[in-house]
Amino acid sequence: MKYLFKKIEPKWQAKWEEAKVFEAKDNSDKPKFYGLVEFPYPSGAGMHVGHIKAYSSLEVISRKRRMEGYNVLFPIGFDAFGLPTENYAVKTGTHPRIITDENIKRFSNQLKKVGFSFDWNRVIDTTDEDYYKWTQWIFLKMFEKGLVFRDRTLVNYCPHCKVVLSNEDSQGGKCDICHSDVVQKSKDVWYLRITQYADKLLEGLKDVDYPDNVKQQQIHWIGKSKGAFVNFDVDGIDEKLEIYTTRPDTLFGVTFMVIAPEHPIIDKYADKITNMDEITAYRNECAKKTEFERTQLVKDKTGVRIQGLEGINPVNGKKIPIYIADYVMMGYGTGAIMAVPAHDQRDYDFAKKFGIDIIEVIKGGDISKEAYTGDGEMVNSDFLNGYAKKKDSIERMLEELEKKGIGKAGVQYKMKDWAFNRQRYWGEPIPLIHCPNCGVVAVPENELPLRLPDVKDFEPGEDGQSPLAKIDSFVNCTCPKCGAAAKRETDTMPQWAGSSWYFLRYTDPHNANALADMDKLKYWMPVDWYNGGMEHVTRHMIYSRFWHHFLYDLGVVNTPEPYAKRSIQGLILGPDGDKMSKSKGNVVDPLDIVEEYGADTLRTYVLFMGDYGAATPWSENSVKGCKKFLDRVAGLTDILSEESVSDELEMKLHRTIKKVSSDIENLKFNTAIASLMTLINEITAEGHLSKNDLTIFIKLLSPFAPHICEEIWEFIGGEGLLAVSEWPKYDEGKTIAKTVEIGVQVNGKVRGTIVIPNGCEKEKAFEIAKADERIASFLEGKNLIKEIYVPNKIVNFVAK
Ligand code: ANZ
Ligand code: ZN
Repeated sequence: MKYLFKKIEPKWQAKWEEAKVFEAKDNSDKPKFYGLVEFPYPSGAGMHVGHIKAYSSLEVISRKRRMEGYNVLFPIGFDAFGLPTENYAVKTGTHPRIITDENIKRFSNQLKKVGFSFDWNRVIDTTDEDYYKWTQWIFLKMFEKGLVFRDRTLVNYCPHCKVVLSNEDSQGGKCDICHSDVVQKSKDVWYLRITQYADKLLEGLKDVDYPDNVKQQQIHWIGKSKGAFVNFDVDGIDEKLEIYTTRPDTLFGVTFMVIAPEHPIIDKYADKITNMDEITAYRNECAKKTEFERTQLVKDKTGVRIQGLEGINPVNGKKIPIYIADYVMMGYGTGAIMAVPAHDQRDYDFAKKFGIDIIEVIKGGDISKEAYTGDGEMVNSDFLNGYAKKKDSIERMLEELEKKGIGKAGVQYKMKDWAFNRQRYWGEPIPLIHCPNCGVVAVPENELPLRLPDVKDFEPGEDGQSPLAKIDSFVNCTCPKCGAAAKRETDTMPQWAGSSWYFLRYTDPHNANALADMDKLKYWMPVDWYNGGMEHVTRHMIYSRFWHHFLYDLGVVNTPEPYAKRSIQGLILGPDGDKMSKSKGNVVDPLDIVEEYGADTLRTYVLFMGDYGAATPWSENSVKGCKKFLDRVAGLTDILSEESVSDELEMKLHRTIKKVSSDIENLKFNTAIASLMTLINEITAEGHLSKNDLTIFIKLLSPFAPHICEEIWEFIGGEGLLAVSEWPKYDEGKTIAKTVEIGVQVNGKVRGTIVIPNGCEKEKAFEIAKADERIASFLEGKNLIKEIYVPNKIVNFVAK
């Protein structure tokens, strides 16, 4: 037959839908498999071939699981709140609801045309009020449990998008959305206390199957540091300056202290400080820098000595100067450090520039050149002298500090609390009320969802206020506690809110009484396998793991960890090797490929193009190659015969079942497809195959190219749909060759080859070798001294 994709693809898509074969059953005796892909943001640009690749891994695995007898949940939805839609609404005056609905329609159409086996009855849209009701509900539970707090702080602010950004969304000092420079601004911020879950997020990594680099990135992001808090007296004032250090063992090497420019002690004792003008000028300079700039390891350190205050080293009573410098951050530890220039490079650079003493306390380096950060014998350190191991000296010092009441062991995290509000329209309204009498009060649960009001003007105010602040009917309300006139919070939740729990909703998407029914959660959770991009490993994955741990503590879900296994796809690059982007004009529209070469071709190509985890450039030629392969697959029906393939080919067929089955599990889709390509070459060369042989072939190919395989299945009279037929099993015995060809050496030189039964005894191998005419001629007239046989590899005769 011919691969008439335009005819067969819509036909099978309709049959699958009609037979409901991709609908997950909540009550089933079969084992369950929950495969999850990162749901798309329905942007105006439509779907990208990168989405197709991202969804194809679990598409193939889900199709294989159904054929293996699993009850499969493979859902899709839309993460639809967010700035791009809102910016487009501002530009065009169209309501974001209308834009979102259109984009979702377009995305759904694209996904259906590619033939993905999603369960379309469970589609989620995070902007749907039946959905965001539960996003708000989870937020209120966090509020109830003290995990929501408000603080006026310096925040990363994007002047272009007019939004506050989390550190995660402003890495490198650039806005993650528009890439403009981020500035520091003082604002009221709602935080989620994610740091309270830092240890659980670290511990949980022990129980999940994530790639090593994914775990490492999360560990690094959480950034747990073990150290000590130590109190330094400040000469002349009745207050201690507390520092955080990971190296209490170096206390005798402290020659100065540094505090962050924002440290409150400065204002508190401004009257004692004699150079406030200089300090104020320096603080103003620092306010212009982003945290990123401040933490760069630049040698050129800046700072100002605080005149009028001096610190006292608690272990030896020595007076030491105190500086303010921008390399110390207010947001980490205590915002103050003890500086040990001999053993910390930043302190070293600072000391060199400001002419401060450098005292060596650990031997092993050359401190005339740079700080020594390695291990070594302790010197100049009183009771620590002679200690050789960092671990021991730290332990000994901590003992001393605790005994004298000067300090104690403690931990710190790099991860900060999650800034959880945006001054924009298209997001979940934060369900809180500001009451003049009661303070901040939760919107009562039975009033959820707190709906987004209909507005005409989506532009944020110039003062950085949310557009909601302009809607009096939304803002003005009564306090649920005391009935006084009160005002609603007008900020909305960040883009990451809706995606922090969406995988739970798929298990029970239409539930009006709970985010999901516990029995359904117990049946489906955890997600067995979650595939997505590296860019979501530290934000989305950490946020959603945090929410899930919280819900577990609340008793609302049944497992602490949401995802049992995680895998990562590589990017698809343009043919030019650059990242595909609209501005470069190198984006490939999946529907163009479906139109010209067929959905099966597109599906096969995105998995054949390279290692699944690697970034690979798009190649139209290889697309054509995949199309040709499928043409040949269709052509197999033309060489059907009563006769099966040869023994040799039957062995290869069984080896291919084995290889494709295990390659799919290991995300080695390209080699799985390559082995099917090799097999078809050999079958074509032999010129015939039986119905049974063809059945095996199309079953193996069907997760990749399901439409053409269904068509062939129907053609050869297969029963029911191939999508729910049985995955082929291989016969281990048949994967083993009956005979093998091996070399025969005489006195170390290869003199010929022989064919022996696979795994035969050595006597048999020698017998066959000696019977070979050519070998016999080399042995003739000589004495056989030694016979060597390496099974299935080689025979070696030594003769004189
Ligand atoms: C003395 C010392 C001696 C330090 C030494 C290091 C080496 P991690 O591992 O990242 O937790 N530090 C503490 N608070 C800081 C802040 N707010 N801003 C900038 N630096 C700060 O790093 C902890 C170390 O970073 C601390 O240990 C402190 O310097 C510095 F040989 O104290 B250390
Ligand atoms: Zn009140």
